Amino acid sequence: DDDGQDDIGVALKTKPKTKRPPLYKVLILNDDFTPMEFVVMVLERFFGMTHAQAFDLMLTVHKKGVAVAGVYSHEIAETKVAQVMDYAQRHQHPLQCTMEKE
Ligand code: NFA
Repeated sequence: DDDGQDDIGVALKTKPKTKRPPLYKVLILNDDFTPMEFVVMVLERFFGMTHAQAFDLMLTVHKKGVAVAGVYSHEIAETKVAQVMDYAQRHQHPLQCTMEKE
C-alpha cells in the first residue's frame, strides 16, 4: 500500500477446489436362494455385462458374499439399486443390491 511501509506478507497456498462429485459402488450380495442364472441375467440386463463377465461376477458373489457390479454417480447408482430390487421382488427372489460411497 502507500503508507511507506514495505508490504511483507506470508503467501498462503489455497487449493483451487474443483470438487468432483463422489462415486458410489453398487454391490450385489449373496444369498442361498436366488438362482445363479437369475443373477447372471440381472448383471447382463442392468450393468451392461457380457454373459462371461456376468457369470464371473456372479461366481465371485457366490463365493465371497459380495462384489461390486459397477461404480456410478449417486443418481445412477440409486437407479440401478432400485431397478435390481424391483426386478428381484417381481420374480420373488431375495437378491439384495445396495450402494456405498467409494
Ligand atoms: N448363492 C446362490 C445359489 O447358490 C447364487 C447367488 C449368487 C445368489 C450371487 C445371489 C448372488 N443359488
